[in-house]
Amino acid sequence: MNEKEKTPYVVTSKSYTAVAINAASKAGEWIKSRLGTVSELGIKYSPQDLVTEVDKGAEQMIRRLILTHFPHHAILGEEGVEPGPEASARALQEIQDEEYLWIVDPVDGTTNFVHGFPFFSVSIALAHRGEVIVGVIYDPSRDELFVAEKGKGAYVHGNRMGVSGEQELAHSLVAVGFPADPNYTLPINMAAVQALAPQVRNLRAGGSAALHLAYVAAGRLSAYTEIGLKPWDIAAGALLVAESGGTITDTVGTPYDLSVSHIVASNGKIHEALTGVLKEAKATGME
Ligand code: 2AM
Ligand code: CA
Repeated sequence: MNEKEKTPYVVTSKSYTAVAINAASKAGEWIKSRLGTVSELGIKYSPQDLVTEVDKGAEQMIRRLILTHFPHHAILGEEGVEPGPEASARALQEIQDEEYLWIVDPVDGTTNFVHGFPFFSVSIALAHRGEVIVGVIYDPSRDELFVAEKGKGAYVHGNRMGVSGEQELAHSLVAVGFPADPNYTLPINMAAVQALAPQVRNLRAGGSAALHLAYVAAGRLSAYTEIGLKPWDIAAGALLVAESGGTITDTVGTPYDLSVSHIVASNGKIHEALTGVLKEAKATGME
């Protein structure tokens, strides 16, 4: 066999972003076509933590597409990691030093997907030595594609996004989440809700971390906070928020990196007020 025959064929002249968009939109269309067909429901870490054959199928589809173009890149996908916090911390540790790491959530908002509530998305990020450089989130229910490249801004269907202008919590629409761990995270999230509700214009809990972040980037939400998330829930959305002029930190105000799981994302103007409320309510998850 000569050298040429041994080397696998690699499709060239495709940018990372184009590959992420292609994978997210293909997987998204497929997921949408499977709505209402879930026959077997798997329970991962708790009865609130669901997985379906659609999550697994979409992740497989995305992995194949990425590896077709970049066979030597590493991939951290939700369905490739054992359930539970220790396994995902370990997985992240193991691959954080990779030169190129794709971070994939094939269905963010699986509970919504299972119930036919049209608020779920495909989230794909690419990190270079631990820093997110591409973020793509696709919402197949509305055919909305959110794209960000490090240093180049964030766009929804080609239109530049920008965060909202609210200067005060009292004028802000703020999203929260109720993640799958009823023992540790739920009481803390409830404390956050109790403290925030009287201070903001209103609260929302849509059930997809990635879409909440995309909505902060698009100026549709003033802020979003949730604790107990995983890298694949946040990575793409974090870049969208940052490239739209927003702020994303952990719940005590430390800048976002891939290891952050308790997040506050906002238009920047209400960031300190929001982290202040969480601190006072002992709802940062870091007490
Ligand atoms: P998922 O649908 O991809 O699992 C809702 O509060 C948000 O929390 C969703 O983005 C959901 O993502 C995420 N989520 C659900 N279960 C989780 C878990 N066990 N750990 C971390 N995040 C989770
Ligand atoms: Ca998921």
